[in-house]
Amino acid sequence: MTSNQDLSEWVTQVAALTQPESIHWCDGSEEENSALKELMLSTGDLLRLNEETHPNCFLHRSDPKDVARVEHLTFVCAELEDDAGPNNNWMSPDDGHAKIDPLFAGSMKGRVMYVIPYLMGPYGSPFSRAGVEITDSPYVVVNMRIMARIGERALHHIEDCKSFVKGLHSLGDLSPDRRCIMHFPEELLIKSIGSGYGGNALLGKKCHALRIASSQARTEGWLAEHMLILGLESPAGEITYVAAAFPSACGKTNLAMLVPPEGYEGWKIWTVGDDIAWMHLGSDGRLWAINPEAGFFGVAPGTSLKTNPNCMNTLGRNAIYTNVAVTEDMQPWWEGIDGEKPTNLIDWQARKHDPEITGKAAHPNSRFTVSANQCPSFSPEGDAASGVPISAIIFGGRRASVSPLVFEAMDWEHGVFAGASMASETTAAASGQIGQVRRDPMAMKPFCGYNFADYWAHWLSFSKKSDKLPKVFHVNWFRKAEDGEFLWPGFGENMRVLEWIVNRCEGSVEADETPIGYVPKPDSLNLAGLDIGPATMRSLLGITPSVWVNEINEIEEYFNTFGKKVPDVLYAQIKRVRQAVSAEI
Ligand code: GTP
Ligand code: SPV
Ligand code: MN
Repeated sequence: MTSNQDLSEWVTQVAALTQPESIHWCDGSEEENSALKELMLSTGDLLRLNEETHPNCFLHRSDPKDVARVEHLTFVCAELEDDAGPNNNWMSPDDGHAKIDPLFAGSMKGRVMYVIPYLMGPYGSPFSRAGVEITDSPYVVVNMRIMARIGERALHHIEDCKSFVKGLHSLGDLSPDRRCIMHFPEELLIKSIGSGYGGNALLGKKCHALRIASSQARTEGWLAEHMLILGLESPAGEITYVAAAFPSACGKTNLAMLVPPEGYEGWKIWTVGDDIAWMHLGSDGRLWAINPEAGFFGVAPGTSLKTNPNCMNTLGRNAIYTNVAVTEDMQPWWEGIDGEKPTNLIDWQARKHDPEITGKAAHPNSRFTVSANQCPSFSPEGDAASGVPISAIIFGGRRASVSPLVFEAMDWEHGVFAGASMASETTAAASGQIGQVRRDPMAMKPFCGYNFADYWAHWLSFSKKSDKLPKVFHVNWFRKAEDGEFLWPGFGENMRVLEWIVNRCEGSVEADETPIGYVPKPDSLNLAGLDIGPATMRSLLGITPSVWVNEINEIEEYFNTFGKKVPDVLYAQIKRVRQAVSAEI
């Protein structure tokens, strides 16, 4: 089936181990896609949604114990433990294979083994990378077809360029006790068993495009990041591209599809990507970003015409929904969607919904999978081989306190420090407790395929290679008042902060210098039409010195867990900020 001997030998080996009933090489065609959907409709793996309101849309209900990423079961099996770093679970490659291979023995008996050649990144881009995922899940195939460029053109790419990432996936018996996701960066290999959920099973996404790619990017001098990419077009028609890293379920998809609020007539946001950015230094010294994905695997709850109209207008057709609720007439439903809550909802586990007994109707991490090119704001540059030039990098977290609405880093080194010291409340995107503040450097805690200390050094190294790097900012849409309400309206109103960021990039607006960076002067954020008083703005932009002394101590303790490898520059930043905030107490 392929002229690439390495690939055909691997497929033979995997088949010998997993013993499938048959092997199917995916060509990515419409016929193949329809046949797989028919198959899943017949087994109950998919349900057809209301064809009139949601043409060609389907619902998948996953195993109730398999609804999110599982960070405690995710490993980086580098030769040296120190290369994986304290930020990853580690096993030696030998131990990793020895643990996971027996779980694959006979795991595909009675099932079809699908071989999916895929490309991450636009066809014809020098930055695109290929992979092959072997899986026994037809759900994975139909999702990969949306999320990546799969089939023959990807296979040709592999045959031309030889190098590709191997990903072996099996549902196994779906038992959490026999679930693990292992990465072998030195072998460009991923092995995942026991889960059918997004990030654990669609191996092109987090496993390849972030964990393996970040480690390749380090060696090769580029960046693979958990970032959205958007273009902000001004009324004059100028487009400024920015990339933003927020942890899982902290607002990337929403920001990437933002619709400017009233008062911003003539402004437009273009969506290039909503989750992952691969960035390379161009010959002009700028960072150029591509979106390696072709679709969105987005969080359903909270998505509505009010919060994200572009998204709602993307996902009404040709979409696969996972773990949402349905109405009596088979329309998808989730908490936060528009309109009154319908009666007689069926919840994500196919039960009659009763909030008292069964809790939320849609799982908090329920998702939709849909092609990017259906999005009304999808950028004409979204498929550009060169990528787009990035003017600003924005880091952000979900924090009820401490971190202000926005600040700008003083320079690249301070920007890397701001990224490395990010913290955010955990969300339903990963199994475990929700709402716990944890350090999540560059939103890459679950996704950096190597030691964070080396990763920070890699980020810092860019300032030696270019003096045209993006400016770096930090935002927090999630600061709360004493009563627990969000202080900032968020969503479309985030445009106001984006505008300030772009103005700062152009040097057209002043800022106040504080110990932690530059913040907007009271009148430099456009608040026209917003019902927010000066006291609220002070709370949103406030930097409390005593709180920040504590914050800096915590950041230092966190850095210390990485030992001697942490770049001195980051400790110098700690010292500088500590002195400056202490002086204000
Ligand atoms: P992943 O796909 O997990 O990486 O998530 P993401 O970073 O793309 O997050 P997404 O945009 O899907 O938003 C996650 C949740 O946060 C949704 O429930 C949103 O409605 C909510 N959210 C997004 N932006 C904002 C905002 O500006 N303010 C508030 N309060 N909530 C937001
Ligand atoms: C995330 O958790 O950051 C996601 C969903 O984007 S997943 O594909 O599961 O990683
Ligand atoms: Mn994500």
